[in-house]
Amino acid sequence: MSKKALVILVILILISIFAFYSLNKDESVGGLKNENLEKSSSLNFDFNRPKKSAHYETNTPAHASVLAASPINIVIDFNFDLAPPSSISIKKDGVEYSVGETVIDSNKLVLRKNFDADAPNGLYKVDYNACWPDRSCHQGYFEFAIDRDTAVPFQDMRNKSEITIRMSEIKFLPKDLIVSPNTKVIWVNDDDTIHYVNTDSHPAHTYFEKQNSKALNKGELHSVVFSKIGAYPYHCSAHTEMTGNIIVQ
Ligand SMILES: [Cu+2]
Repeated sequence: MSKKALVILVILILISIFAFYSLNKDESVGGLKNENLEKSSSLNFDFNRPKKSAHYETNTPAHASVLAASPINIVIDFNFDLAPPSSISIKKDGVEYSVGETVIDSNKLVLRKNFDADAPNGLYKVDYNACWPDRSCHQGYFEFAIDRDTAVPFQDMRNKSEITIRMSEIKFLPKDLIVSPNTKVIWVNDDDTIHYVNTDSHPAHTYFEKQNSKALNKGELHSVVFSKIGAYPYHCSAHTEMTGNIIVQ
């Protein structure tokens, strides 16, 4: 074999190796997409990419999350002092479903707006305008969906005035439940490790701040009365896999 033929052969082998790896890469991206669709819900929501404004940190409901009931409010967390005229708008098919005025929490790091408990199933776009003390503003958006069919596997515990959730083997038990308005929910830590009850998101914990507990040692408990109708996603700050959902209905 001539030297020239050998060089061409090596180049061909390199091209085929490169082609093989790029094809496999495409497949894995496709696989990931399908997994996400399965996870979302029977309605198959097609979420767009979010746009994050300057100083944005987190939001609840999370982008691309599917809730089994209306959120009680939308909260967006920032790492810089907010100022008027910051605002939130939440629309589906051109109709506004946020309620009342946009509120800036007293720590100036949270934009908050109430939401319609009777909002229909579907995909919602949250547009926000975050403004700073120097009067400059930045826009951003994210999306979430409501699909009440996803509440079917939830444990229905309505018409009880008091309910206990065990924190056991790094799980909330029951994990997903439906309670009536004005139910007292009590969490008890059965594990040797410390657990927390924290409203989403992490680490801001701003969605429903009353729900946040101190560090709970074994045997300690935390209780909250839920009055407002809607969805309450929460988690334990010490264990990322430890999540739960309460629907007040
Ligand atoms: Cu925990």
